[in-house]
Amino acid sequence: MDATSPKLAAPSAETIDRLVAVVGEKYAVRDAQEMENYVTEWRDRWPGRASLVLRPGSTQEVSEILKIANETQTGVVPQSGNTGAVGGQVPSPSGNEIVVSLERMNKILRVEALDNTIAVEAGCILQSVQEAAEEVDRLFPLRIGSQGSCQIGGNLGTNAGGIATLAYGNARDLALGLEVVMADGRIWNGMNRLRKNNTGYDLRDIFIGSEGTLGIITGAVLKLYPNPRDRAVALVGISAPEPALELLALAQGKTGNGVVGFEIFPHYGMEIVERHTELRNPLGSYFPWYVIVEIAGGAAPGDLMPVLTSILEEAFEADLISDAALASSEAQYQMFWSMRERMSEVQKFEGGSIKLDTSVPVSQVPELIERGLEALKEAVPDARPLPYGHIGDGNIHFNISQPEGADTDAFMARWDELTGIINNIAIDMSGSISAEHGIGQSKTYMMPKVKSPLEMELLLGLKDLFDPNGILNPGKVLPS
Ligand code: FAD
Ligand code: 2HG
Ligand code: ZN
Repeated sequence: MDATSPKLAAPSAETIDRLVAVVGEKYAVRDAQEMENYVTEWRDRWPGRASLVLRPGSTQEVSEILKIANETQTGVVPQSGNTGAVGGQVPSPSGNEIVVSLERMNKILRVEALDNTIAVEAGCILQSVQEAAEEVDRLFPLRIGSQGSCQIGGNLGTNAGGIATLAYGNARDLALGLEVVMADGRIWNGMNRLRKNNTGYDLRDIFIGSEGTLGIITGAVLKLYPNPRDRAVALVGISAPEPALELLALAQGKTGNGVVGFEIFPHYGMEIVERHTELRNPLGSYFPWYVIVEIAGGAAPGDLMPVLTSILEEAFEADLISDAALASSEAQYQMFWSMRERMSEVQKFEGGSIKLDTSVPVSQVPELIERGLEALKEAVPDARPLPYGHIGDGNIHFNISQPEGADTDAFMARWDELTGIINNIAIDMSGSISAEHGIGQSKTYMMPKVKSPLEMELLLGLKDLFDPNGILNPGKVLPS
């Protein structure tokens, strides 16, 4: 189900001129064809239209834009790297909204190594933040497949997860402070650098994960971590998700908090990575499932290879794993992780792909996978399920590729039915239908199902308080 038609009208020609004047003609896009990259997303699933795209260069300009939009009741879609997975960053097909892209606001403001903080503008690309941290021998630990193009504003807007959440938490856990422009243009300076600050309700946490519906994040103070002195990674062949969890417990037991990444994918994932990329299975043969495990820490390079080797030997002796390859060079390290990080991309080449973002308590992932596979077999016997991802966080992308040779449109038309099958199993297991991607426009209709009437009342009340005219990302997150 897609975004409901927004109630707000398109801006008049006069309003458009006023808005353009804020950023200057050079940073405004009026032409529909030139807007293409801002109104469509990477899966071509929610094609939208916009009256205008603006690319402000400062918080003050964002503030001026929102003042005008609020006064004229113009819908505004905040956009960062446009890699979001639930259509939150693209406008509705009505063409009534404007898109505000933060891409020009990409400055690293201040790196404080002793404080372990970095202050950035919201349009900074995630990878640039990682690199700026690296320059002072620190780690910014948010790691996701889209890190070369997603931006901090979008990461905070969605409360992004990724492959190091197991050790470092979601984007929310990595933010100390924010600067946010409110719907009426007022600027909240909450660029807090303190580790401890319990002065009343936490506004920062309300904006994080609000997907552009409560305010536009223009700056952030983020946490840095000491850079681990060593890391070791292995690709492991395994028979099923249960022993994978036993391997996780074993590795955590042997390293304290040293497991930073623990990801799973089934054989079908390996098959399509090999089919559509230059990457090759480094193991001697093929297995029903694969795990990538990374441990980090130690006092010097080389410390962790023997630790991971002994974990894997013990796992092998206990019959938990079938085979393992340890990365012995930086190139191999990158190659193992590429297999996992390119999983999203390669699904596209297999035809229609239905996406899920379920989570259950970690110990119940095997049950989720078993029940999901059984139910799908009944619904679409030839479909190719790809339950993969962040097993260490209990977060499985239970994606489903169309049957080979099937009609893509007919398969994709079953999106709500098939996601419903998996989501209902997750709900039955007290899980979540959106572990890390958010609600956007794709899951808005599910909100009354997964939130109690009290929760809905409080959420709608918050929206009304922060954005009384409903101009911020209309039709996203909450049903209108
Ligand atoms: P956008 O897509 O531009 O926006 C996302 C949402 O945030 C929208 O609702 C938008 O309105 C809002 N928003 C954007 N900027 C602001 C702002 N400045 N202030 C307020 N709201 C704003 N996600 C994960 O969580 N974990 C993963 O492992 C992961 N892997 C991915 C791998 C690939 C290959 C791809 C393509 C995507 C992946 N994603 C993943 C999804 C996506 O990258 C994340 O959701 C990311 O955080 C979105 O950032 P963005 O800059 O692209 O934001
Ligand atoms: C990932 O972990 C993304 O690879 C999933 O969050 C995106 O479902 C997808 O393709
Ligand atoms: Zn993910």
